[in-house]
Amino acid sequence: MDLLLTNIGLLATPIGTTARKGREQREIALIPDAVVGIRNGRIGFVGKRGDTCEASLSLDCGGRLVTPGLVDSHTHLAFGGWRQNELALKLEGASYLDILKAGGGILSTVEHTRTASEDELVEKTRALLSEMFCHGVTTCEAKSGYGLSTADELKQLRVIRSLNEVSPVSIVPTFMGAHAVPKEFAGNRGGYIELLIDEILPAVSRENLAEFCDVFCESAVFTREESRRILLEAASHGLALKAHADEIEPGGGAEMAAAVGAVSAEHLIETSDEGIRALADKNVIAVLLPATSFYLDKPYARARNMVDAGVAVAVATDFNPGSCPCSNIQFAMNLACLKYKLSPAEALTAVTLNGAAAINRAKLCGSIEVGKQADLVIWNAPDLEYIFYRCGSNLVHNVIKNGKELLICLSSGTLRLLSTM
Ligand code: IZC
Ligand code: ZN
Repeated sequence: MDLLLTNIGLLATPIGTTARKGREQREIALIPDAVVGIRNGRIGFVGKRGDTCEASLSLDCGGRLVTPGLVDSHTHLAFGGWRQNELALKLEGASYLDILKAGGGILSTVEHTRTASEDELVEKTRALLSEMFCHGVTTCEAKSGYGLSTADELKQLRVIRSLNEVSPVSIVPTFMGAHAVPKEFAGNRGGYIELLIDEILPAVSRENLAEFCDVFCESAVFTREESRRILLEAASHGLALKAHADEIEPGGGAEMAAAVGAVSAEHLIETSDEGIRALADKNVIAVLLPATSFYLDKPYARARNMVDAGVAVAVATDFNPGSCPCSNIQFAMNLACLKYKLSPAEALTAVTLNGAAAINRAKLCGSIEVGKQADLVIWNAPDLEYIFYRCGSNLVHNVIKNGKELLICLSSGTLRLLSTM
């Protein structure tokens, strides 16, 4: 082995290469006094104290908890500007959609993203990714949708591609041109949808810049029928599908996502019982975003009902400059227990294996098993309950990320190269 993690007080991990649903979501492996060996950037060995295993380097985990690297399966992380001016509007009672309808919200981020250069966006987003890494995230998803023109969507997706090459966090790119109707198409939604289908989507597909396509399916943004049409078009270009569904109003978005064969449906705050059944029947992963409910002061998605109905639930941040300017997935983990009433074991699965499955990475990461990427978090915690119970502090001690290089993030926030594979 290249590296041996010794003296792990407790190793906690879901097991498998597919999403865990229903009872399976809480059936995780808990190994006290564990040892993990890493070879060529992959997990090479998982054992108990006393098992013999040769290694060139070893790292004493000091009796701490070790989990898989966290997977943030829903972010809008590459954007220009911020939206702190919306705070005053919110405090005066303006809703998320009021701000969007008045030309703010997503459209103000579109302005800032269009005027920023590719390099500026890379530098800004790189710092955000380092912050996420030091909070335990080793893989994330990132959506476009702040360009809303061919050139600007391609620019945003190229930023994501460049960052994937330099960041310690692996990034899965999602094309979300159907995020809002840009101001030059105000009053002509049909015209924008034609542009999306005839020009932007084919260009994204030609450059192979995205693995997924997402739509903001909401009656005030893209209707269920429009969303369905855009997603089916994306599928014909070979993209896997996702949908922002039932975030603000119940609109049958979950049923639409299930009908088009989406990998995941996201938000689902207002999803009906029929919608939950459709997700369970079609094995659609529910990506739930509790920090957005917190930030918008909205109800929380019915995660407990979803798990009990056999839906695989993932939890992510939704990090974006408007409805959730919080990139700390540990906050979403606290809310997953406190507000969704998931158990720590269910919530761990939600931010690891189920998150990985929601972005088609469950064969590579999301659990600590021989053959998977060596993506691990060493926590300043003695057991699993502790990281869901403590709140407001970064509880990460170290993060380890595979790749050509074995990178380690120290709790001080600095990155160190441990060894080169
Ligand atoms: O920038 O407001 N919900 N899209 C759908 C967002 C939130 C991101 C934003
Ligand atoms: Zn979102």
